[in-house]
Amino acid sequence: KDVIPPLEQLMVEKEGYLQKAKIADGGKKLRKNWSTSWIVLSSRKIEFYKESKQQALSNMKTGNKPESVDLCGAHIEWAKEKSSRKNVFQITTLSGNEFLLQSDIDFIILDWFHAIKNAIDRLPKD
Ligand code: I3S
Repeated sequence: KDVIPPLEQLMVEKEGYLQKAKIADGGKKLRKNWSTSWIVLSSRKIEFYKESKQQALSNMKTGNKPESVDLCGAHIEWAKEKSSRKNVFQITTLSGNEFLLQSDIDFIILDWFHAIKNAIDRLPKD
């Protein structure tokens, strides 16, 4: 029988396109590779879609899953020294995954930083 998650877990708080590079997986460093990602923030997770929103919606029928990031116990910080690009911040998960997110547009990256920080601060730390 299907379990229906609480409504607040289903609610999208913010979505949009950012540049994304995953730089560690489970504590293991990865080669940095920037790409555009469709990003969906809800109360306790972020989903990264490789494709456009349009594409992602049509892929849902075929069971194509986005990369999902658990925000419980995650950290967010500006990461000037991790890239030559402007406006880069890093999210580090409890499981040791590290993501860089970037936009050339100042207000866009600031909005995302604060939205993700607020989501993390509202969650239990473990
Ligand atoms: O921190 P790095 O290694 O200088 O990051 C650059 C590389 O990931 C580079 O790819 P190659 O490893 O294939 O050369 C990317 O093209 C660059 O964008 C990365 O640097 P920035 O400063 O853009 O994050």
